[in-house]
Amino acid sequence: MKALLALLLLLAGPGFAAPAKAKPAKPTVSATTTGDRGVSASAETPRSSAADDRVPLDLKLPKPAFIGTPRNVPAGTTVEKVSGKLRPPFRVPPGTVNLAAGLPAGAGGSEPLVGEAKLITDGDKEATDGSYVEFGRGLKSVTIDLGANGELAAILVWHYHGDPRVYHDVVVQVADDPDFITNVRTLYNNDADNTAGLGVGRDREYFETYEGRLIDAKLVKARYVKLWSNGSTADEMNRYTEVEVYGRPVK
Ligand SMILES: [Ca+2]
Ligand SMILES: [Ca+2]
Repeated sequence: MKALLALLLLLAGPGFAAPAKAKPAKPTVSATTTGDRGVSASAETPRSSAADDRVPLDLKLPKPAFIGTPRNVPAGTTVEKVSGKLRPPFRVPPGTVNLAAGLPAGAGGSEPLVGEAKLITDGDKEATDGSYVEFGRGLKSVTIDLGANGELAAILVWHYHGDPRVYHDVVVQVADDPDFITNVRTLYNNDADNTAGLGVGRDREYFETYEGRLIDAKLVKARYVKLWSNGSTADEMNRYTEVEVYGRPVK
């Protein structure tokens, strides 16, 4: 019976949750939930910044919503080819957690057309209706206040992975103030023609998938995280399914 179950799980492939352990219906960030920010995926490991002490970032990915790779590569973009392989593990300092879990995220007064802004950090990353917030046309941004400075290792963003779309002018910045005036640093920018006016971006456009986009934050210290986008190959709207900000609190 056990062997049969193992075979079934194997056939079901990645994304299939084993029924043996009772799990919450909604996927949650690894070892981090609202009000539980001190818990670490590797709490037993001593705190250190040395590169060789780093541990693989333990991510809880949502179910893939489409099979295969996208065919329609948009013309005139820098979009990456889809490798079809899983992203290699990303290594982070021990004690790295999702500092953004459950925190309020705002869109600078721009009201959502669909959903609510709190969906950005609620831990639900599935490609289903009701799991994303949609803001209106054109260039939009959302800001997350981490509440305190963090040493940031990676930012993960899922705009919407229900179909293999490409979001435009994806820019991710951090700063020391909510207005993004002080100590603004750009971690990612694929706006090659500077439509957003934030500078010419050198990063690539990419297809949304269930893996989300992992942006190396290179252990930058910051409190505020801002993500820009300017519609997608699907339409002019701007969706966010989830944003995770992995880091450690700065003492
Ligand atoms: Ca969500
Ligand atoms: Ca552009």
